[in-house]
Amino acid sequence: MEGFKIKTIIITFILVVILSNSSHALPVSKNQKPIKIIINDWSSQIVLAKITGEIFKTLGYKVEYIQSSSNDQWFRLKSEKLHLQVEVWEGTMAVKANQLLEAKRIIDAGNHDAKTREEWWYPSYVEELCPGLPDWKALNNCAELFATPETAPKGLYLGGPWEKRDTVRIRALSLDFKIIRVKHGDDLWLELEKAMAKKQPIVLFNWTPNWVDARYDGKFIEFPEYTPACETIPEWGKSKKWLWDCGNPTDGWLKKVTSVNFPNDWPCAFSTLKNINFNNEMLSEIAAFVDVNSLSYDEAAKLWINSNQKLWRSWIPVSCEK
Ligand code: TMO
Repeated sequence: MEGFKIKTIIITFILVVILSNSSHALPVSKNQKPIKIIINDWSSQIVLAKITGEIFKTLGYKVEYIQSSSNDQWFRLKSEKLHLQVEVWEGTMAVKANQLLEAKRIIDAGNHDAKTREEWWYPSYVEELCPGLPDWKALNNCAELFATPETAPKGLYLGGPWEKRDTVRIRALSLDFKIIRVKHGDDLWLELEKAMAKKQPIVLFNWTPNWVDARYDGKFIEFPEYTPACETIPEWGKSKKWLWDCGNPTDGWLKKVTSVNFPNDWPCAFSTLKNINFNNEMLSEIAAFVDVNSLSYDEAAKLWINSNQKLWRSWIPVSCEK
């Protein structure tokens, strides 16, 4: 009797070990070299990078998050030091991305549904102070309104800590404005709130999708419409001498790119990545988790993962499911 009992316990124990192993162990066939995912410095990108990493982990891959500026990332991607960028913005990164894609030094993992725009922006009340906005030609009539002690008599344009074409555009369109860049992206919103509290004129860098979309009423400046000729042919547009006498694309793409060996090294991560797809509302939401609701980036990613199980599991090809 005793012997039988012990045997049953042992068999049950073995079964539990086997069963729990088969459902939790990492598949031995998966490459355990970590996938190095780029972390930049604006909220939607950081949260999306972490969401993507969490999805890869459920496939049995190892993941590392590596901080890089959007300028430095290109060299590190093409030299396989970093492996994935989840948000390439057409407005300001297309030139570099397209060069590397054409040279086959990075790989296109497809576009998100989101349509993007990065441009000079102002809160709605500024329109009453500077009639004619959002047309860019109104800017010079009120440049002094936007002046600060550092920029007077020129107007202040508050830029982000990213390399954009603002300096060349100010020159090409003869704008009476001077750019000052904040050190951290979040400082843009601190300055915006300060100006809004006193209804002071302000024009600053903003983009969509961003959490700002849902929170503040405002508009982008309408510069001459973007066309590739504007960045390649000096004679094009208002200035016959300078490039960039136009705005950024108003309907830009948002792309995922990887290092060249990514599809071979982590095939199921790559086929899942191609299906990962965020639209404008989804990106605004994950940015707001951080910038409005004060969650950490990790908490925001976890919250999204927990509340969108069905959607992200549908991105995993059946042949890659565990
Ligand atoms: C790339 N960014 C959204 C900061 O313009």
